[in-house]
Amino acid sequence: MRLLLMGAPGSGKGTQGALIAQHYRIPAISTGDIFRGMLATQTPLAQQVREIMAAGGYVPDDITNTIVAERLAHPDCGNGFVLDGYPRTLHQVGTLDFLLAHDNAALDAVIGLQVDTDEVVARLMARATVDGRADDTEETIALRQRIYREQTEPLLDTYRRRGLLVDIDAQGSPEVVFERISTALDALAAVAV
Ligand code: B4P
Repeated sequence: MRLLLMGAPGSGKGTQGALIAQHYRIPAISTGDIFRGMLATQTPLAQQVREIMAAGGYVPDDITNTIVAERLAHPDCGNGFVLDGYPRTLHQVGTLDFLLAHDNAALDAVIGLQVDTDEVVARLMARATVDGRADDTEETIALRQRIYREQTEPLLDTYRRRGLLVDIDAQGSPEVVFERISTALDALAAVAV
């Protein structure tokens, strides 16, 4: 199963990605996690990514696309994957289309996590007190929400037009949200058989 997880910052992509990966036995690939992993190194690229993420911006498409292409070529993606937080721009959509076509593969579904802005801001402020992430300050959270609305939210319509979008109410406990996702995915799989 090849899945995308889309939604505003704080909508629970990372949380649900982990649950989907465990349930469907596919790797969860989070570009945010990959970038955070890079921050431990002291390369010029890591420094560039650190500054962009701390400011709440998007890492440039060429860097992001290269990293995703390398990750998707890994053998553990042979049976599918759930991509969390990618694509976030139209250019990234084009690259993912190219990568999938090259492998003669297609997406099964795009899960759109729907949460009120007040709720996602509250979640990120709560995470700030627990994890202390550099991009979870009030000012940066507001900027990330704005960039999401301007650059990423319109992509949901792209996938809706392709008949791939599955809208999920992402308010409620992580378990309740996952139950909604798995019910929707299992229904899709049943239709496909
Ligand atoms: P991400 O790592 O994707 O971070 P996010 O959008 O903030 O979080 P997510 O939606 O995964 O929320 P989570 O489950 O953690 O991106 C970070 C940065 O990386 C970006 O700003 C950007 O700079 C860069 N980046 C990543 N991908 C990129 C790309 N493709 N192109 C360019 N740049 C890119 O949940 C948030 C909090 O809510 C957690 O504390 C969680 O415990 C809590 N929570 C989750 N579900 C809940 C629920 N149902 N109820 C209550 N709380 C819940």
